[in-house]
Amino acid sequence: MVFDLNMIKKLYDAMPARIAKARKVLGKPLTLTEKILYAHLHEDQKVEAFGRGKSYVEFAPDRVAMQDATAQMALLQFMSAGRPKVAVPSSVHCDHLIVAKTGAKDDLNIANKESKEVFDFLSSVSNKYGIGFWKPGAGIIHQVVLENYAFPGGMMIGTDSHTVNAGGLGMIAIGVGGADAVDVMSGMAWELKFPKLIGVKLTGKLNGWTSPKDVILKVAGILTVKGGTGCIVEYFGEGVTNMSCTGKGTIANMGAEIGATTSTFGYDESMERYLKATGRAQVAKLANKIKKHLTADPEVYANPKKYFDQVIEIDLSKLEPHLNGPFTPDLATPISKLKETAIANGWPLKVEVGLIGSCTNSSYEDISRAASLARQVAAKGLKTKAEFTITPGSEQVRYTIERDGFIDTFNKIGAKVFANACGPCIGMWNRMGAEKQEKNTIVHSFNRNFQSRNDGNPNTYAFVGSPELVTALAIAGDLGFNPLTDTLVNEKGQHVKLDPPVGEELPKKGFAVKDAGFQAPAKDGSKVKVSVNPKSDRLQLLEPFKAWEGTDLKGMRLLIKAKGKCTTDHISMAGKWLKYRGHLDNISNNLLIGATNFFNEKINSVKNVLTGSYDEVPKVQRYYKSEGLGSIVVGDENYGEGSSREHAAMEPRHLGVRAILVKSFARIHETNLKKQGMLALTFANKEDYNKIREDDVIDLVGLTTFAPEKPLKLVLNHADGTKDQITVNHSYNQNQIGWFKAGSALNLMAAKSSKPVKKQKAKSKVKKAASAKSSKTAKRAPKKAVKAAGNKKAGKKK
Ligand code: MIC
Ligand code: SF4
Repeated sequence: MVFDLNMIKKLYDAMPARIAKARKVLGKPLTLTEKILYAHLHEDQKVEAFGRGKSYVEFAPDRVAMQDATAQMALLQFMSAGRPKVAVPSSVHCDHLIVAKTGAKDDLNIANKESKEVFDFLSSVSNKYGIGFWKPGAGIIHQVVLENYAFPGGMMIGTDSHTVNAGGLGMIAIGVGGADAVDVMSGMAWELKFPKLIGVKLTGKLNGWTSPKDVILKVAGILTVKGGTGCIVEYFGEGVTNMSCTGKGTIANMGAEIGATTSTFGYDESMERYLKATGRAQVAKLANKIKKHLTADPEVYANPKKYFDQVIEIDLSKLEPHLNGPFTPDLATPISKLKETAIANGWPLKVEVGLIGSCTNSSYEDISRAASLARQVAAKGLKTKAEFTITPGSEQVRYTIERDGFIDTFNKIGAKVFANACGPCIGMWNRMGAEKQEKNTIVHSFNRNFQSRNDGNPNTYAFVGSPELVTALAIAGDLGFNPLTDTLVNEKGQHVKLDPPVGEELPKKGFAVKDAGFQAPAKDGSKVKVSVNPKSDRLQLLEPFKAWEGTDLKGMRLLIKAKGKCTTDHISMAGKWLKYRGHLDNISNNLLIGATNFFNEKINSVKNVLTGSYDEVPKVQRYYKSEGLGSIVVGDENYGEGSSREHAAMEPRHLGVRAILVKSFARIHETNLKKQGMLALTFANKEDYNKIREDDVIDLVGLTTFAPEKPLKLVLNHADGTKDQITVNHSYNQNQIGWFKAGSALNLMAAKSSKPVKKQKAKSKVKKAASAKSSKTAKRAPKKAVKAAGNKKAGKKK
């Protein structure tokens, strides 16, 4: 089935003229990234030569995708906007809420029972507002998007950091928080700082054990987790055209791990083949007609240094398979050095579990290559030493690989096939014995490996590699095994070597699926009712955040000075907490519980300066809130790295934190903070991080003249009576300052359309910070179910 063909056609018809205009204004040949971005400027945005890394620019993306764990908050906000229908094609995917335990069928049944309320909510909101809904079991958002919605030259946003996966099909696809999605679904412009451009030239050809995953593992090693911040990475060169479309998806997907805004590839035959194989020959036909506009101008790739801000070159013929980790996705080790590095660092050598699949590595090609290794287990008289699991990315892939015998092959090596969902990748893994917190090693083909992420055990050393390497390491059960050079001893005591993996890019017999799990929305959704039970502990309607009080912020306390890595997994943990993604007050009980307190080096233990005792972070913050005191959070580099979850911004806002002050931010998190009316600040002098003391009383000065490019001042009143004054920077533009003043971007949107944010409670009150014991918020909701934002008035809106 082809979705939204007319939208694609309309864009393609307009693209050549828009690109020509941009080329004229810029007076130079264009990269692919510039072509797509300039072709998607919002109608109110003047076409000019934007400053890379400087200008804020307004765009009009073609579509929006949301996954269940973030869609709840996004759609709760959208309901407040009072629009009758989404303004651009949008979709919701149920993939994050399925716990992997015994296997696909049982796990899915359990999830359907346990999260019924949430799935029903998402399904009815989708139905009402014209959003395509993919049921639990249909697949992981990014794989389903690649198979159905992504198209070359398009621009989309999605409420998940790995939305960037669609770059594999030549899109500019960007991960955002739910508030950004609300803008686009409401038909408003979407703002982004015009990115810098990194060009990655791939020469040669992948061979043997090396796969597309190794390209991004290598790039992550070069650029580190923050090296791509504010940048779009454009891949080109013969190595790219030699690679499958899904392989490109893998590279684009894990580009989130270097902080890149997104990654993209020029349209080529691999994309044409993929479009055709996934039932979209019509899209391929349209794309072929404007082919030259769907890749960079030839001068750019001939002389990349002139057109990109940074150029990296990788020779695929020489690239080694890599394994990245533990605890961070940019710690890249080539397979030839793995054993010695592991020994030197004390990484446990025994591999307990190998996990393949996820949104980044579950293509037909990936699975067929991994299966070619699994087949060798029996053929060579081996026995698989580690546990082995597979999480297919979509029902279409699962159905097809089952038909083609791969599942059977994996079953023979004792594999467990989990539901087509995120599962172990996001901590939805009921791993036996994890609670014992033993030091152990797992290897997986996912993209992130932050501490505790997969199984909740902080002592699990998780390594990221290609599905092929993961399979080989699981067979060997040994992190020190190099399949390129080493042999294994089989059941008969013979030394055998694994042959390099082989696979097929696309299924020879074509893809097949019985029930893809899609639910189309009602044509007229106005009669569809959406209800939220006020007693629910899973869903809670939102109240608007309070507007800025118009003064400087005086007398704040320090909630935590976080030490070292503080990703969104540390700020708002996933795993069992995913359950509360639709209930702001309940999920706020995980605020910063993974962060390390600089002063005592402990996790989830901060000083309550009013009582003098140490307690859990959320408890201390609720205490400050109940005392009517604002607080600030201090952090290190790349604060908020990782996911797009805006809960990491909404929770501190909800609990009364006023500012987040760090050495540097990850892009999505910084925007999420701004959107939710929080102050996102950076140290003008990073050394000032050391001046912040545990007992400080903190004043933030300069807000009454808050202006773009104008730093603010922080006065640190130390307990010993001394003071420090430090300068803090911000990146707010005028519009974003408006969000802060209004209390949130959503409040401002409502104010601009001269209609208050739809209060979602029958009798909604904004409570005084001083008296708000927030845990009572949910209980104060009206007794009877509250109907969703109505449509009666919505017709007048636009
Ligand atoms: C992730 O990979 O961390 C997630 C879970 O998909 C997140 C989204 C979320 O937290 O819901 C992401 O990458 O944005
Ligand atoms: Fe799901 Fe993992 Fe992909 Fe995030 S990275 S969308 S949790 S599979």
